[in-house]
This record gives sequence, C-alpha cells and structure tokens, in this order.
Amino acid sequence: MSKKERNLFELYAEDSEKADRLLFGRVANPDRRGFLRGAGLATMAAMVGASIPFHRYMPAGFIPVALAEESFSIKGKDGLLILNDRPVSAECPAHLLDDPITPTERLFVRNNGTVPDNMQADGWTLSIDGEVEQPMTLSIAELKDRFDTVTLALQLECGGNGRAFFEPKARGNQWTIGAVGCCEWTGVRLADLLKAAGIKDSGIYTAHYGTDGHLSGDPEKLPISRGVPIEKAMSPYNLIAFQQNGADIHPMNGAPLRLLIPGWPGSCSHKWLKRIQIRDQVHDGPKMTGTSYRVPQHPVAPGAKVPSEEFVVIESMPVKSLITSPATGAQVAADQPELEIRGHAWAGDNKVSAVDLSIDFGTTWIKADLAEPVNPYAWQNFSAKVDFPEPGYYEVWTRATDDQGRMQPFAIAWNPKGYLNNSMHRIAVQVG
Ligand SMILES: Nc1nc2c(c(=O)[nH]1)N[C@H]1C(S)=C(S)[C@@H](COP(=O)(O)O)O[C@H]1N2
Ligand SMILES: [Mo]
Repeated sequence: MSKKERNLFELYAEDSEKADRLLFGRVANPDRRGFLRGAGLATMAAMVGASIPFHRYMPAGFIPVALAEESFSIKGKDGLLILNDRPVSAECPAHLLDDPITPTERLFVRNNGTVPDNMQADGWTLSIDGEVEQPMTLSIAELKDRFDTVTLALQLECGGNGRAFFEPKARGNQWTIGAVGCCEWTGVRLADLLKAAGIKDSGIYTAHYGTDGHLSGDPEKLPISRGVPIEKAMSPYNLIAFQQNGADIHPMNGAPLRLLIPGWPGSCSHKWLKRIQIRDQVHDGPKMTGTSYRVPQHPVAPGAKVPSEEFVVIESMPVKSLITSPATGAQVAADQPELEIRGHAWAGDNKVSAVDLSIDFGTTWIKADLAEPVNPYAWQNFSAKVDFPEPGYYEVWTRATDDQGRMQPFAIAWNPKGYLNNSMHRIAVQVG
C-alpha cells in the first residue's frame, strides 16, 4: 500500500492542528490560530515585522514559523504585556510608564476588532454628517489647511483598566494597571470641525466610526462605535490627531487619524477615524448599549445581578494614580534607606489636587510634590522622598485626591463588567 505524500496546503486544509504538530512539533496556541486565520495581511506583516512578499502562497490557517513561538510581540511596542492577540490587547508594566510623556512604544493597545489593512494617510478622508448644517468630507491635508494645528499631552485610560483585581471576576481583558498612558498628540480640535459643520439644534450626541473590522469577518458589522454628548465633544481639548509624539501615529494606536476625548473611557477615542455622525439621540452603536462601558447607577453588592435598565454610560473617569518608580519588588540597601518615589496622577475631567503616599499600610500619609499638568487633561507627575525606618518588607501606597475632594479608595467598588477600578496602587519595597 503506498502512502500518498500530501503537500502542506492539503495538510493544512484537512487538519491544521495536525499540520502544526508535524511542522512545529506542537499545536500553536488556538487563540493565536484564530487570530491569524482572521488576520488581514497588514496585521500579519505587523506581527512578523516585515511584509510577506509571497503571502499569496500561504495556506489558509497557516502559522508563520516566526509566530509559532509562544512569544508574540507587536512591532514598535516595547515591553508591553500581551493580554490577548485576537483582538490585540496589550498593557504596559507600571515601571515602564515612568516618563512624563509616554513614549509611543509604551502606550497600551486595546483593539475590539481586526486591524485595518489600509492605514495610508494619502487618500484618507474624514466625513462629518448627520444633524449638521454643512456635511463635509475632508482629506488630512484639508484638515491641516482649514483648522489650527495643536499639540497636547492627553491621558488615555481604558474603562476596564484594573479589571483583573475584581472579585468576583469580571469577564473581559484582565487589565492590571497598565492600560493608561499620556502621549503628546498633534491634530486639529474636534470642536473647530463641529463649529465649521454647524451643529443643528437637534444634534445632541456624536457617533464615531473607524475602518477596523468585526472579529467575525462580517463586513456589515462594526467592532465598536461610540460617541459623547455634544457638550463634551465641544471641549477644546478633544483632538482629531494625525501625529503621536511628533511622528506618525502607531498603526495599533489608530494611524493615520484618531480621535482623542481625554478624561473619558478610552473607548470614546476612536482609532482609524473615518466618520463622525451627529445624532439627535444618545448614540446606540456597538459597545454603547447593554453593559458595555456602562455601570449600575446605584452601588451594588459584589456579584449582584443587575437589571440592564440600571446601567448608565460611563462619562468622566475617576481620580487615580500610579507609582512608576521604583518597580515593585525594589531592593533598597539598609544603609541608604531613602528612596525617591515617582509616578503620575489623573482625574478624568477634573484636576488632581494632592497625592499622598503611605509606607505603613495607610496609617500615616506623606504628601508628594505634585506638578501642574502641562496642559489640561495631561496627567500630573508626582515625586516624594521616602525614609524607611528599619530593614524589612514595606509597601508603598499612593492615593490621589481630585479638586472635588474625592479620593482613591482602598477597596474596589464592584460592578458587573469590572470598570472604573481606581483603588490605590501599591508596590513592594524590601529594605536591607
Ligand atoms: N476604531 C477603534 N477605535 C478604538 C477601539 C477599537 O477597537 N477600534 N478601542 C477603543 C478602546 S476600548 C480603547 S481603551 C482605546 C485604546 O487606545 P489605544 O489602543 O491607542 O491605546 O481605543 C478605543 N478606540
Ligand atoms: Mo477600552
């Protein structure tokens, strides 16, 4: 009996797991397989770090050997921890967020769908329509031409940052503390564009649309489309950005054009922005309704079942702070027990008025030096010198207070989807 040799393509078509085993000696991570099967060419190229000239000949379901390794990385992102690769979600460890302005390679990534294939600035247009006097479609060059260009440092935080610490567990990306950053963004003001288009009296809410695809591959479906009330949209600190830290926007952060609505959940800041529609009702696109980016309007017991009518849309994010130096687990010599603690604090639409640190589990507090934001909606840097009285294990806790007198809590106010965790950040320090 002759055993017919099958080629790679037949093998993959027949049983891709078996093919992986034969080729790589093990089965590739099933999530990763799913990710690559649905991935556009641009995504795959971004993952392997180069274009794939012979991509036409790659069998369906095939895992490039460069990606068959367990380690998965995003080109141009350094030190991020990958939480999910379909869709891509990656956060930054706290100690790598020490810079006053977050370097592009350290800004987290939160995708809800598949990355667009085309991210070319040439030929890209932004449309504004709906309840406006003057609908328009503008190229990026026209945006730059018609409106003032501004550069602002803007904090961006995912509404689910801190979800990993909820008990009972909330489903979704298990973000710890690193789904936050403050890059410098250059672009035109959203408000200028809205004024030029002329919002009709009937226009009360924005709706944002990008070019990323739905995970199902169904071109009719949107992965996400959120919006904000017109009053928030008119803030002079919202940008339609075409640059991140003085260079092109990173592909995973929304190149070539993205919205920034700082102080509100990151999901309001639409990436790969193509269209803004003005609506005469609260927008009801995907991830606007149900329990998405919504929390119970009244406090609920941990684990409680909450009826959907109880949920309200998250607006301003709560006050929060992060220790970025030293890294947790730092060792301090016993004869040099003074340590500089550094970090950042932010408070949604508000300002941070104080940051206090504790090395005795919250019994006493040390006031940190707190800098003004470089502009409204930038995070504020803090630092303090801390003396440890004797050798041993310490924790440093940080607690920010906003200008409304609200402080970060020690414990988490539980909600079903694990949003808005602004409980205090803690690091461990070993002296001697
Ligand atoms: N088009 C589009 N915009 C998007 C998303 C997305 O999946 N698609 N994710 C949103 C969410 S949930 C967050 S937290 C931020 C994250 O921005 P970043 O990936 O640049 O850090 O982008 C928002 N904008
Ligand atoms: Mo998010």
